[in-house]
Formats: sequence, C-alpha cells, structure tokens
Amino acid sequence: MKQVIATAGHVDHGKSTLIRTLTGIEPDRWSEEKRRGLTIDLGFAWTELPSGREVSFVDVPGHERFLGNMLAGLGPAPIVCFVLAADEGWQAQSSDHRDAIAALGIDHGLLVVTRTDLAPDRVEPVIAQARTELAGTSLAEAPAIAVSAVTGAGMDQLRVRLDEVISAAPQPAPTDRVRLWVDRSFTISGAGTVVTGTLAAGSVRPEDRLQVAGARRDGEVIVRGVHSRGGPAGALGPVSRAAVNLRGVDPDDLGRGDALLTPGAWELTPTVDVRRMTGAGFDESPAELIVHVGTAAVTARVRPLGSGHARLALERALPLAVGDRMVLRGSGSRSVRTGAHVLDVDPPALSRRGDGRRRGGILAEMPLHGDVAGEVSRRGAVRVHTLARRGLELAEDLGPEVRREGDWLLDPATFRSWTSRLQEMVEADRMRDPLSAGIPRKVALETAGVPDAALLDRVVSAADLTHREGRIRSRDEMGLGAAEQAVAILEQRLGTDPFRAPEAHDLADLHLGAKELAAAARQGRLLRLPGEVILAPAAAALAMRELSRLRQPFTLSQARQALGTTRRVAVPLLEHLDARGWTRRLDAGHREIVR
Ligand SMILES: Nc1nc2c(ncn2[C@@H]2O[C@H](COP(=O)(O)OP(=O)(O)OP(=O)(O)O)[C@@H](O)[C@H]2O)c(=O)[nH]1
Ligand SMILES: [Mg+2]
Repeated sequence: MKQVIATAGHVDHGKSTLIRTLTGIEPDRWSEEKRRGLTIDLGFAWTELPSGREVSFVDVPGHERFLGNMLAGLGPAPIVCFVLAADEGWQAQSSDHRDAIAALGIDHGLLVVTRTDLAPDRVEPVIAQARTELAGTSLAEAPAIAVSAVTGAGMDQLRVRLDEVISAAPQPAPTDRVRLWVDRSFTISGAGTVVTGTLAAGSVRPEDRLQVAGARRDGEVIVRGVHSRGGPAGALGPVSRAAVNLRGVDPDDLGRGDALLTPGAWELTPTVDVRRMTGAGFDESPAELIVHVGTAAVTARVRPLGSGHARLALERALPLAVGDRMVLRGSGSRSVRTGAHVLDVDPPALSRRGDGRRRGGILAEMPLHGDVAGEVSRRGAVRVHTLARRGLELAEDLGPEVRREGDWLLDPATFRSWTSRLQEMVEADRMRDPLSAGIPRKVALETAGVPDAALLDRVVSAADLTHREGRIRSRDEMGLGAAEQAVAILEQRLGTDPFRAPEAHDLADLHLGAKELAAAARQGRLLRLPGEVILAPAAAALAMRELSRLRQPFTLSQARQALGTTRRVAVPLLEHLDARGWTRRLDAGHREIVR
C-alpha cells in the first residue's frame, strides 16, 4: 500500500527542508531553486515509513507567483502535509493553500508545525491559530505535530503520524481505470520520452496501451517501461509516483496538464456543469476563469446558472468525470476564487430562452454523485458503460423511472414508444401486403430510433413480434390471400408425386412468385429449397424412408433413382437433409444416413 502526499504552506515555512530531512532526497531540483533557497516548481522525494510502507512526496512552492505549479502538485494528491513555521505562524499563502485544499476537497492530511527550534514556545499558539483558520474546511480535524527539521526533534513521531494518516485514507483499486495527470516530461538518452505523475488509481505496466488526452496530441501510446523511486518496476499500482517511458512519442508532444488514460474509459469533454463547494459564488463571476484540475490549467468561459452553479466551456476538452473537483481562479489573480464539483460532463445545450434558469433549477436539485434517473430520462436511452465513463454511480435499485435492458438503461416511456412504433410499422406493412416477410431490421432500427441491434431484440419481444431472417413481423399469419388456391393445387400435386417439384413455368402459370412462395414456406405449407425447388414439407421424411433402404453409403445417382427424381431436386434436397443432420456427406461422391 503506497501513498503520495503533497506539501502545502506559506513560502519559506520549511516545506522542502522537512521533506529533505524526512527522505534524504533534495526536492528542489533546479539550480535556481537551490541558489535562491526558494521552490519554484514541483519537487519529488520518497521514503519508507516505520510500517515499511512506501510514501512519496510532491513538494510544492509556497510563493504566490507559482500558484499554478502548486495546484498541479496538489491536484492529483489524495493527502496533504500542511506546513507552518513556528516562528511565523499563519501567513497569507497559508490561507491560499488552505483554500486550494478545501476547493479540491482533499480531506486527509496532517498539520506540521516546523522550525520549532526557532520558537519553541510558539507551538501551541500556532496550532491554535491554525485550528481557527482551518475551521470548517476539509482539514479541520487533521492531526497536528511539532518538529524541527534542523535538530530532528519530533521527526520520529512525524513518521508514525504519517503512517496513521495513510492508514486512514482510502486505498483506490489497482483495477480502476487510469488517469495519470502528467506533471513532467523529459527525455532519457537511450530510453526516449518519460512522463511522470501521481498515479491516483489503477495500474500501469510495460506494453500497456494508454490514450493520450493532450493539448498537443491525442491517440494511443505504448508503455515501454515504468519506473518508481528512480528504478524500473514491473508494474505500478496506486497511489504512487509514476515515471512512464513511452514508445514513439516526442517529449515536446506531452507535458504538464496532459493525461494518460485507460483507452476509451474516460469522457473527453469541453463542457461541464459544476457546483460551487467553497469560495465565491458565480453571481459576479468574471466571464472567464482559469480552471485547475489534475495538473491541467485551462481557460474557461463561465455561464452562471444561479449563484451556486455554472457551465464552464473549457478551452480544450479534458478527461473529466462527475465528482471531480476543480479550483477556479481569476486570470491574473494569485488566489483561489472558487472550489467547484463537477456534476455533469455532457450537459444539454442551452439554446432556448429560459434554458439557463431551468438548468440552474435542475442542477440545484442534483445530488453530488450525479443523477442517473435524470440522465436516463433526458436521453431516453443510455449505456451503463457510458454512465460509468462519466463517473456516475449506479445504485442497486434504479427505481421505477429507469428500465434496465441488458447493457442499456432506458426511460420507460421511450421504451414504450419504440414498442408501439414498431407494432404500428409491422401492422402497416402487413396491411399493405399480407404476404410481406416483415420489416427489415435495419429499417426498424432507423425508423423506430432504437439505438442498437441487441436492444431491438428486446423491443421486438416486448412488442410481441417475431423476427426471422433479418425481418420483423407479426406472430400471427394472415393466410395466403390470393395465393391460397394456387398453393392448394401445388399441395395436391405434391401429395401424389412428392419428389416432382414444379418447373419454373408451372409456378408462373399458378402466379406463384418469390413472395408468395416465401409466405407459404413461412406458414409451413411448402418446403422451399435453393434454386426455387418447391416440395411439400413432408418430402424430407419421405426421402429419409427411401434413402434408409439403400446400401450405405450411397451416391447422388443412387439417391436420385431411389427417389425417382431429377438432379435439380435431389441435390438441394440432400443438402437440406445434411443441414438437418439426418444425412452426412462422407466425400465428394458419398453420403450416409445418420443413425
Ligand atoms: N532553524 C530552522 N530552520 C529551518 C527549519 N526548516 C526550514 N528552515 C529554514 O527555513 C528556510 C526555508 O526553508 P524551505 O524548506 O526552503 O522552505 P519552503 O517552505 O520549502 O519554501 P518555498 O518552497 O519557497 O515555499 C530555509 O532557510 C531553511 O533552512 C527548521 O526546522 N529549523
Ligand atoms: Mg520549498
């Protein structure tokens, strides 16, 4: 069980020093960071806790200028380590970072008061101050601990506490779908492009195919290798820092804000409807905001739908799901404006007057985990798989408003309308032509508006219709109409001479065309074999009686003589018996009866 923890806290409060002391790894990677003693971009380190569990850290910058980098580190992290300097106490970016954590809904973490060697008597008041400032936020109940990264005081207890916090956090399934938000991409000579990110759920292994949701490219890529803790790994599971070596990708094609996905498992959406969870409402929202989600930061046009909800039109499509949390920030602003929760990743267009107001009302009623019944009634029919992609949870009992048919969830009214539409179509077809073989399935699909073939089968049986050879028709037959008399004549002739099939001119004289013959065959009156060889249905059994008297195996010509018929009749008749499994073909010239 691995975990990833992000730091947070005011600039210069000792975040990077704490991580360095804890792990022995320098998180400030850049020479400029080292020179200035200031974190600019994300830093990465890892260690083993007393339990033997591996924990990785994403160290974020505190300086307000690098809020974007800070959010890219915090975005995908499930746990946060909130750092306060004992000698300085709560400061401006402490508030900013608290707001970001609350906006992202991160509710697992711990409070670390560091630099206690500089102000030993400030520990209690600083913790008290932090509790006040964090009241009502997701970290209100977080455990607090005092340390000095310089003297090492409290560091052992910190390790124990980290283990406790990790144990309390949920452990995502290694089988979940992958959405790896990329925070870095670089090239390793000989290995090619490597991207890194926090693997929050699912697993990645060599040779996996992943879908790219990127600002510069899409399509699929193949994983050449995976690394964690600086070394190669057979497979990576959650929650871990992942370095993924990709085949055939230019490092410039991928970067922070892009994501690697389980192919087909995510909806890439340019439009979402969201609910305000923290911070300012949408009443006086600027027309444009920056949306931070995962490691991405994109511009979005904002359409308020009441004060608590809004539609965000993103500058590019992102892999989002219901339940995702995002930070909204004014462009140019260095603080968090609103924390938002995604309610719908495929919302309906708002084109008519009053649509916005109506939509605001619907969103206000929508539960946080989305509205399956609403989704089904709005769309008429939706696949279970599509809902899962969108992040909607399926309850055991879907209620009376949802009808489940196989892989589909249906609005009962929609299903009823398909059923009656199909019944009408079949009835109209039969009125037009009593001998009709029925409506082709393709036509039924298109005209009735049924979205797929498997679903059509269910509509057919709900409508008490039947389908045969690609056509849908009524269960009860209407008789043969005008062809009745001609068929009766044929039946009589075949009754006396069962293997003497009528010739084409006989059928023409009787006005029996393909349609009439098909209807008679369907109704069990005639046996219609390929080549328009027409026999009585009893011909098969009669033929068997004759053939069983022959020496086995027999040839075509022996069979023909035994039946007293022509090649034209004998060939399709024997093939018909083969198909029924009554006779068996041994080689090109011989058959035998199957006993
Ligand atoms: N005496 C003492 N100094 C500390 C301690 N922890 C950090 N410092 C010092 O505090 C200063 C800032 O530490 P950093 O670790 O760079 O702070 P930071 O929070 O990572 O800063 P940013 O990343 O820029 O936000 C450095 O000069 C550290 O040496 C501590 O426990 N005791
Ligand atoms: Mg730092």
